[in-house]
Amino acid sequence: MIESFRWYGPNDVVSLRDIRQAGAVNVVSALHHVPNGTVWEIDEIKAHQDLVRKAGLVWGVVESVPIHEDIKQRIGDFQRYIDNYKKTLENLASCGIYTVCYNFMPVLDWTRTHLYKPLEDGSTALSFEGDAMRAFDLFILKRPQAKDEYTPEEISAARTYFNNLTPEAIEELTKSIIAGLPGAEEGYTLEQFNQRVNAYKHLSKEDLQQHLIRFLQELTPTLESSGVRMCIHPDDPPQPLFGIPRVVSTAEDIDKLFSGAPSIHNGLTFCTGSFGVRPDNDLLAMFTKHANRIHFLHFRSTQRDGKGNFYEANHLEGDVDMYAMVKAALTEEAKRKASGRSDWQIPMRPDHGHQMLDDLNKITNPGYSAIGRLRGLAELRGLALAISRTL
Ligand code: CS2
Ligand code: MN
Repeated sequence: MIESFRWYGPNDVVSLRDIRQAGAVNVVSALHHVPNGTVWEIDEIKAHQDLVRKAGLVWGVVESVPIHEDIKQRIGDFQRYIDNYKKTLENLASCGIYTVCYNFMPVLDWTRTHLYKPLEDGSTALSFEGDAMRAFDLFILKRPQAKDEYTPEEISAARTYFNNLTPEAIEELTKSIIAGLPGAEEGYTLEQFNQRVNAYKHLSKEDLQQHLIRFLQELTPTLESSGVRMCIHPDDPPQPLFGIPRVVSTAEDIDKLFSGAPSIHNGLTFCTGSFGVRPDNDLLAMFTKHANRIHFLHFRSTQRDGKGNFYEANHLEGDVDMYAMVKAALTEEAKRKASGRSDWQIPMRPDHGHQMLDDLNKITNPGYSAIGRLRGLAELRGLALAISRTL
């Protein structure tokens, strides 16, 4: 596995030097300043690449080139945005960057209700609470259809939850959900958010699935001629939010996706933390079935409480069997190497980490502090070394 670390660019509190000292060799990054839908010009890519190179590292993975909402809905200017997307991929390939992560989550990227859940050891974690999400939907956003989509018990629990919130807590919850977590290219006000959600009212799950497949089919010739490997990130959390369908949440979803767009260049980012939130996702079976098209690994674990809530656990704890996942990744690498695949080494990053030690004195991107991720990477590195000796 190629040990990797995400870097948000020159404004990231976590520096490239920090990343190097964590022992990572590969940087996962994006041109966050380029607006969604605009072509990434070669000059801009090269300038970013130089910053990384000067720090003794390589920019090997893009996370993410965002997908414009018009493409997801196939409305308005979607064809122009697809053409721009292709151009961006060609430009990246001409700079030697071939692995591109993206997601197809409507309106919101990854979503949590709480960004600083205190843990027993004094560190903090990201978490998702169903009551908080429903309280926001019903009583803060006041989405008209929401009351028809939840059970009477859920509505009453959400009401109790809402009634106990102070005005500051309401603001905090709103910000956590819609202001845009790191990597999400957009944040919204309540009004903008309502409009965006409304735009999906007429789209079924099948529609959205077809839009994704058609997008990938249109991209495939460009991917095959440029050598770019796209890898879709699963929905996080892997369930519909605000009544809008999500199409990369389950084993069935990815089976459908890859049978509709079968090129190996249409691959997967295997994020154990995202898929792992659903107890009905058999991670090892999903991994093994699509192993040859896994182009990027996000290793992270979550702890479910059996009632639809979860928090991000330490990398080797929680519900994900990390031993099994690392073993599966190393086994796939060995198989690729034996068959002569040049991309046999798969980039892997510790996905998120707790805010801990000196992280707690800093304002860092939620989930992306230095020390929490360094702990995750160090533990994963040790696990991988031990497993590799047994293979
Ligand atoms: C998140 C997202 O789970 C994750 O990795 O931190 O930033 C995710 O990487 C993006 O949604 C991928 O496009
Ligand atoms: Mn992830």
